[in-house]
Amino acid sequence: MTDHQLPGALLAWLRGAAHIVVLTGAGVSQESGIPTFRDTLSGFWSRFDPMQLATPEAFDADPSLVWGWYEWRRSQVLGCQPIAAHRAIAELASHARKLTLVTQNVDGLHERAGSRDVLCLHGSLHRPYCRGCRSTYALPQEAPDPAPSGQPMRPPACPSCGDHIRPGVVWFGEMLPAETWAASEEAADACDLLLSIGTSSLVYPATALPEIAHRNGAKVVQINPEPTSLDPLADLNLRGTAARLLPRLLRAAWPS
Ligand code: BV8
Ligand code: ZN
Repeated sequence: MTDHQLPGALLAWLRGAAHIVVLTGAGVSQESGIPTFRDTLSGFWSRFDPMQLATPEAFDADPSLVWGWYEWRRSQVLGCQPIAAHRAIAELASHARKLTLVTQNVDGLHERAGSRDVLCLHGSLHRPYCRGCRSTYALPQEAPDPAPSGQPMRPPACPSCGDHIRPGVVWFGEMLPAETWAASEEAADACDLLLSIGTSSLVYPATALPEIAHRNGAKVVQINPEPTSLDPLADLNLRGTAARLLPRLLRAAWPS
């Protein structure tokens, strides 16, 4: 399905849904200028595999390398703005009878676009905490100024126990925040429409949410310029970018 035809059925599902779940991945922030998780890393980081860096083992082995990567990413994010995709999802919440936004992203752009009660499955770049005593740590507001291409940076020491402050994200091999995951599962099990937007559908347990929605009889719609493993399960695959498709979808479903 190309993005210039928006099927009438989809508009009816949007308007008629009692509960919509929106699941987003890095693709919705791509047009904000934030490289997606699996985009080839650039600059100093081009020699690393994000899958290897985004683990507790990598941080324990070289805290400065991993902290430097996250501070570089945070400085990129702080220099970007939420775009049409984030704003359209925030606006969708005002039309839908009930909407649950679940994101795999750690950039905080949904919140900056006005979405509230965002379920952040993989944590946030903006909420670091101590590796030892888990006390939260307030980062300085201004963006760190790692070299544009990035560099290792020593993580701050915890004021309470002196251990390393670590990024507030969920790494591979770590459990997701239990309440956030339970709320996401519950929403997928109760919704009648799930929109999966801008995710490669590779990471568990997030990628199980569309399956849970499908099993409960909900319609599953995917928005992604590329095919993913979700294609066969989705009731509809819209081939296009989030920033182009979402505003069109809203205008078509709720012409002002
Ligand atoms: C866990 C935070 C229990 C860090 C991230 C074998 C089989 C099954 C599972 C596993 C397995 N081995 C290990 C596991 C579990 C593992 C997992 O799923 N591994 C996968 C890769 C095989 N999962 C875990 O470890 C999770 N925890 O399972 O706990 C447990 C406990 C102990 C031991 C075992 C299990 C924790 C997973 C959380 C990892 N943390 N992020 C950070 O960000 O640095 S995940 C990371 O990937 C990002 O958060 C990212 O959001 C997420 C998913 O990626 P996407 O968002 O989809 O981004 P990606 O780049 O992949 O794709 C972008 C998509 O957008 C593409 O499809 C592209 O076409 C599209 N796109 C591009 N432009 C646009 C667009 N779409 C729309 N518009 C555009 N303009
Ligand atoms: Zn501490």
